[in-house]
Amino acid sequence: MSRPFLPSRRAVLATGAASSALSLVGASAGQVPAPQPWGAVPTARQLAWHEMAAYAFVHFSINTFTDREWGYGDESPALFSPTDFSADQIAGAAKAAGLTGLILTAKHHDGFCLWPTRYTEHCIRNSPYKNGQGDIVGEMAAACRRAGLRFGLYLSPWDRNHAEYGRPAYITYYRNQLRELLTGYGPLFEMWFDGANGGDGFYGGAREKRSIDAESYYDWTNTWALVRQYQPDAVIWGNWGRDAHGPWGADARWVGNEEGYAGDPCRATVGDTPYTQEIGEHGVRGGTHWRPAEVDVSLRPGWFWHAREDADVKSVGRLTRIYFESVGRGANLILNLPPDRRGRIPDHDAAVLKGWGDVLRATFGTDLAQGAMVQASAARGPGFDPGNVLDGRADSYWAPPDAARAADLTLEWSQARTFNVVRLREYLPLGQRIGAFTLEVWDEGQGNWAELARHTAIGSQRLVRLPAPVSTTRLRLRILDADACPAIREVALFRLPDLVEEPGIHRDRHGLVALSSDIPGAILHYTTDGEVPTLRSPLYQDPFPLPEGGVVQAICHLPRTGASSGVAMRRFDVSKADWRVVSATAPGAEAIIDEDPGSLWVTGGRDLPHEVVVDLGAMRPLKGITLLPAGQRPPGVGAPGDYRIEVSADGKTWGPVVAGEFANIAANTGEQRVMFPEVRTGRFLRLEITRAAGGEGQVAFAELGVVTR
Ligand code: FUL
Repeated sequence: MSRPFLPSRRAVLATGAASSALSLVGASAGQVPAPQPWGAVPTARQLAWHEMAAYAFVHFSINTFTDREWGYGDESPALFSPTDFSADQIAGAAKAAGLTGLILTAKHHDGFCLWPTRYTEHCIRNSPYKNGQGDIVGEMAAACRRAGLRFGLYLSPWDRNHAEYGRPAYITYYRNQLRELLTGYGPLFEMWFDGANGGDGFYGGAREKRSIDAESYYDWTNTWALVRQYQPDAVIWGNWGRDAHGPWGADARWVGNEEGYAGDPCRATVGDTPYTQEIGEHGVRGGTHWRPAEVDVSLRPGWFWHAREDADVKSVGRLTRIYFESVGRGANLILNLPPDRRGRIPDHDAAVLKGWGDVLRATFGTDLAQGAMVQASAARGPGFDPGNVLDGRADSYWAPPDAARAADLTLEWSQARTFNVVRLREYLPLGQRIGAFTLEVWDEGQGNWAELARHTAIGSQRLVRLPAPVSTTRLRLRILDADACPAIREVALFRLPDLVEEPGIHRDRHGLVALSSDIPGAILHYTTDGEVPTLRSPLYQDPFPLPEGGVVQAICHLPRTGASSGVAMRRFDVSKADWRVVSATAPGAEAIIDEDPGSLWVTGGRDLPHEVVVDLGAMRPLKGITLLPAGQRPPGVGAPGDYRIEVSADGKTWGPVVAGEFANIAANTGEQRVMFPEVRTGRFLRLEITRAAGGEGQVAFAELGVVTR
């Protein structure tokens, strides 16, 4: 990297508070004191973690073979039988995506252990894989080392297999397992302590519901002491645990959704208040604890591999959006790559990951800001020069004098630079200080500065993605508001290749399908006959009817650049045009048949069960139902946890009950699907919610659907 131009005193444009700074420059060369840290600051292990930005999650276990998201705990270890497991292929796919590490589910909620633990027989020793001699944790750790990826582990606190779960003996067991993992597999960069706790399970054959008070039961202070003892560099991820100051014992927090975005802003600090989704997504400005957010999202709808999701792999465009809305807002991204029953990342998934990695490498490989002359409205003095923002170093930064709460930094080139991404970083050891900023470019024609973007937080990094490339010889960063004098580590410019994201596909209650794109000038082509859409497929102009359902596939094309998106696909069942709510235990149930994911039925009161009966308008051969959770639930309101479903021809005599749980519904807003053991023909559907997931009994959800196709 070429050494940037470092401004002399001549290049420092003094304004306001800067004049006092000017007297410092030169007068005390080499002796200018550094700014004092402000507010909560990261530990060394958190700082190292911020640098990792994006890494892989790997959900691979019994569920891969049972087609479930949450196992009950009674599954035979014999089910775990990958036919062609390759830890190197999995690590290679993560590496190709540009990810920096990998976290493996050593044990998920069903209790099956992927390593030959000494503490239970419910483990890989009793699986056909390598005749019981296998150790997936060991193989993955070694493959990550070979690929240059850091390694981490997920050990589910909730264990639906263990007989002692809910009693003190299980805590001893859990800590024994944790110790095995912390001491047996080399350095770990992160330990993931999942918060999910559904209640019922196999529990050694008891098959009952066990409720615990998660905070006191797991005794996190002492459980996590093991992590600190054996892996002092490992970041502890979790939403629970206390330290001396309050309810935030872990090092990193959940972002509060599993959709792949952080809030804007997403601050690294939180206060002494209990966790809420709002705090997860946004953090708290000037909070007392450094608990940065981690955005967990899967490449596919589920966390585990399911054949039925083979067509729902996120595209390069979507992954790029996720990157900008997570890493680009100062959070870390953990992207789940579910291996299939071979024990490999499916070929299509691996190709998408490679394509995405190529985009990131092409974008972030070349910093177009290099070579700029950098000037500041106020300089602190030697060691804190404006030019430090270009030196690519994590330990140098530009800072104005202590008194400055606003300051400008101008980058100037002799030849115009063309970019569509700006990356800014604060120098985190001094805390998160910036409250608001703008980016401006010099408009030669008008002879003034033109605003390009305006945002709040910067933090670990802020990626500003511009709607179109901009060419300029001068860029100005204006810090408008800061809690202490700014400390800016980096200003970098990049050119993201043209990426066209897939169109949105939505069908309304009346069965009319609408396609959409927010890309100016884009045109859309689609098919409904199962053919892959091309530029020769019908051009989308107006919503079209699809009342009986079918498959809609669509692409987005940008004539200006010649680029096309990947294919968006949605399968629709019969429309809800003739549906009506017959009865419900609370008003407003029409919201679950209006095809508007934003409108919710919020059940009244805490008293379970909640019930709704829907008339489908005609006899239908029902294979199952779908349920769309609420994107965001009102405070204190849960999601439907357990269900009972019945079908009737006349609304009076009801068929056999299908009962079960919606797995992982409290955290994940993806569509849930319940398949009946056999087709049930009927016109009326009764859904009873017998347990709430989260909240205090009241539940909310967005849509109820049927599967007839
Ligand atoms: C959730 C779990 O319940 C899911 O199964 C998955 O492991 C996800 C990462 O965390 O809480």
